Amino acid sequence: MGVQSYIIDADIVEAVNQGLSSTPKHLPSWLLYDAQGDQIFQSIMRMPEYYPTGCEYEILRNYRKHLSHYFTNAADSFELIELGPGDGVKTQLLLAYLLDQETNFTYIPIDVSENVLDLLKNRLSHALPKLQIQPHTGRYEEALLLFKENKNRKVILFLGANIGNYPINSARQFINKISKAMSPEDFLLVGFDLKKDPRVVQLAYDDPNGITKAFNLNLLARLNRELGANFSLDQFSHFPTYDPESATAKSFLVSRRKQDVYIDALNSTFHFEAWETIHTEVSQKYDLQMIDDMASKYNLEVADVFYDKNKYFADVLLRK
Ligand code: AVI
Repeated sequence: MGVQSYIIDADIVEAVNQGLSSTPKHLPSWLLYDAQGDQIFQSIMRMPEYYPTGCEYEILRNYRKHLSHYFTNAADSFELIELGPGDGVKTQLLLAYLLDQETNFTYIPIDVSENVLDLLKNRLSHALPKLQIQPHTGRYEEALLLFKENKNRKVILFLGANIGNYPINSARQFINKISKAMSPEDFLLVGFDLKKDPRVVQLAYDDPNGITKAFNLNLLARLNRELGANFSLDQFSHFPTYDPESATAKSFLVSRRKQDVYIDALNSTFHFEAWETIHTEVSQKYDLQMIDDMASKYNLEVADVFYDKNKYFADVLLRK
């Protein structure tokens, strides 16, 4: 055996071992986002087929004034907490507007990736020199517990359809946790990708240029890089599905033949039958009834709903 040339992350080892030992096989979608995955996702957000980014940009551009009225209702300052800010391009529209209005707020982006937060801080500090920014590295749940203890007024952003990447029951639990961390004057703005023509959804996850395919396959490339696995990427295909009844988009990697894959860090071999699947991602779509039900179940009320012109997407403002 050669000299091990990778750093083993215990969370990844556990998730991969558990997911590939299950029937049917699955891998968690957070594994899609290493440095390469982050870059491919940037390309996805620029694809014409991937409508959510443009829709939410349009919403924040058109309604930033309305939103800032809600946020600055009281004369005091507030903390603008963003869960999973990504490159912050959409949020920047809102931040710039709030600064133009001389609003007193601190922007607190939260992410598990210090790399994402460093890039974001550098970019925003140049673009918006007056911005007070305090990035926080960590898991959302832990960060929310910290914020629960501090008494400042909070506006929490969870944009970009990220909630869709939780299976619906986990999404409900997560909203419940956020709700518990909120006080009566706080707001929560959540981006929901909405039900629409199934063909539009299907194409967003199956673009003709294969960018989403590269995003999904990068997960296996990552396991090769980080766990010393020997997946042959051309022996797996990207297969996205959309079920309009449950409004759930799912992505799979499908083994094109009977094969064994060895993962050095696990010292294990995993067997794949021909056409066996690995489920890698859920992207749940919503309608207003589903959103209303979820909000009311966890002591939140819908204060306002902002749509793009096609009603493909909604940023929903919730409060206690
Ligand atoms: C980050 N998330 C909201 C994207 C989505 O639409 O589920 C990730 C993605 N996967 C494939 N394309 C985009």
